[in-house]
Amino acid sequence: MQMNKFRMPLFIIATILFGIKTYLVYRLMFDLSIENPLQEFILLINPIASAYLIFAISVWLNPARQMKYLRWTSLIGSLILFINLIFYRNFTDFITIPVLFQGNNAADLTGSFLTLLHMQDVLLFLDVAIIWYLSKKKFNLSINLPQTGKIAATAVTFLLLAGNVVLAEMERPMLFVRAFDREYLVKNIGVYNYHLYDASMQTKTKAQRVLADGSEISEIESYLDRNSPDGNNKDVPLYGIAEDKNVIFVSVESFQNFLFDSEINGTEATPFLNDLKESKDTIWFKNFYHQTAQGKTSDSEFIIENSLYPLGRGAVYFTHAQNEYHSLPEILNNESYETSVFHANNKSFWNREVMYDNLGYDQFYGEQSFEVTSENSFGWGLEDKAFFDQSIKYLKEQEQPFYSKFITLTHHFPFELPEEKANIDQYDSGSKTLNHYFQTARYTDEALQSFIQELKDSGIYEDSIIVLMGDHYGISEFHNKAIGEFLGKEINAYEHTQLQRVPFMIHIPGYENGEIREEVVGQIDVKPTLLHLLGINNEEDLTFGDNMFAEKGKDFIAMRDGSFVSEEYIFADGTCFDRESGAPLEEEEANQCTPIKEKVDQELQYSDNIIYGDLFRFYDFGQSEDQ
Ligand code: GP9
Ligand code: MN
Repeated sequence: MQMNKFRMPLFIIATILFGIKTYLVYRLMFDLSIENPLQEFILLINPIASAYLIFAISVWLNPARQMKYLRWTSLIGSLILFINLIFYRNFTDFITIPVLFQGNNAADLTGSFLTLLHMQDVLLFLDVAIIWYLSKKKFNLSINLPQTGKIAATAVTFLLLAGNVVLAEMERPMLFVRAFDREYLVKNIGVYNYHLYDASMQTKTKAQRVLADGSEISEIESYLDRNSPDGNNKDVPLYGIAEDKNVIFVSVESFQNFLFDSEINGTEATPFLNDLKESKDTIWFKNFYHQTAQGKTSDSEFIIENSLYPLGRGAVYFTHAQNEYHSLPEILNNESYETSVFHANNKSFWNREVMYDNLGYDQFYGEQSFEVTSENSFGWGLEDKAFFDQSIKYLKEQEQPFYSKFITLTHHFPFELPEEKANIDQYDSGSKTLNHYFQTARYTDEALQSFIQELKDSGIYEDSIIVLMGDHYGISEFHNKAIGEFLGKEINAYEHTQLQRVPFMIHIPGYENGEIREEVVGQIDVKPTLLHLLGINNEEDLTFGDNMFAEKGKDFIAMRDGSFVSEEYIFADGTCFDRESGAPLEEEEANQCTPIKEKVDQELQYSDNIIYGDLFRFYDFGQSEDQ
């Protein structure tokens, strides 16, 4: 038989077939949202890069083994894709190792396997069939390269991978460190490399956990007893003031305190919140700091739920979603609260569905619980007004008392709002982000106002307390110039730290003794404070926070980067400032920051050790932990 002179080696044919097949499956069978041409391009090249990575290894094998290798790797690769597809159809998510081994998931899948199977799934194996056919000896498609050729073929792997990683980082900066969402990872590095990434994360987490033992927890316990004695005290003001009341906790996206009482062209940016913070039924902590790091909203949730610090690297919601925690929802469940979360985003964002389940929430109303249309959504998705409006019916279904956490979405970077929905002008500066920031803040302010009204109309308001908290900053350092102009001062390390103040208001209908409190507090303090207000015993808890109404156990709010705020000082960027005046302190005086800084570092280290070593599995939290 006459063969063509040029024979394309099978590993190249396999790369093209397998790569294009995977791309088509991403596009046609998974529901991945593609927002721009760069994403589309990355989606096309990443499966080619992954396929090449696996198939190019074959050049190091002898011809017979080469063919065998290509047959089996293409089959295994296709099976991986197929299993992910089945999993995706059930969970709208990609497999992670811990999720795969979570008994109920596997059971869920086997139970519904047949219904999840579609006729066209056979096409997933079409390329495998072709590769098997072409691997027959008669086609002679193996390749025998000299040593340098083998090395060159392998080098291309690294080029392709590096190209993919660079593009992915361009498209989604810090993708690998922050991880965000599995869909982003798959879109950017492909399902196969995603599994490698997931496996390496898993190995690291497992190793740190295995090496930990229970001995350190008693050291941490005695540190906390000395520094954050959080046992409730009935003599402390407001103990049990909200006993048996519902708690409606609203995490307000990207809201910073500088928005309060600010005006654009003579119009108040946030009139409703301006009034609420000074209402006779509100206790407003004006020096409340967020303490989040790379996990942004999820970090703020983590801090509130556990009174532990987030991690310096990555989002703990992703990296340690399987740990044992002694969380706020778990404690409340044991006190017969119904606990739930409302957030109209993809359930897998920040790994929420996995983490929420572990933390013990009874219900998670994610995107699928809401009616999202093109009229009521833009930017990140469902607009806050529709979100709150549609939540009321679910809230009414909760058994009382309930604890419900709402996470808003509209006031999120890049803070874009359709013009007809804006009731305030844009700001005018060199930063588009800051210019838009006031419009979405105003929108969310209005959404909160109608939410409170709806709570009143539905009769829920009177039996509830409403806690409003900002999750983290919205305007990053990148916009220091514009924000400096807006505030009329230069943003140095001191001002930057002060800009990390976010709202924290406790609104108690009928309270009448509202006040504005000045003490330095932070997200870490929320859990013990809420338990205090609810009159729930937390004697056995291990938390790094303090009850905001009690004499403080320690005098600082630690930021994840090691900076801190105390009543007297602010330490940031290696400089010790006077908190009141903002003046940097000179040598002698600056030494005052040193002992506090040592404690801050120690405390962050202890918190990290708890998380990395999963140390709570060695601690007995007493009768309240009977889940
Ligand atoms: C996503 C929302 C925003 O669901 O919570 O997250 P962020 O980017 O602010 O961390
Ligand atoms: Mn957020």
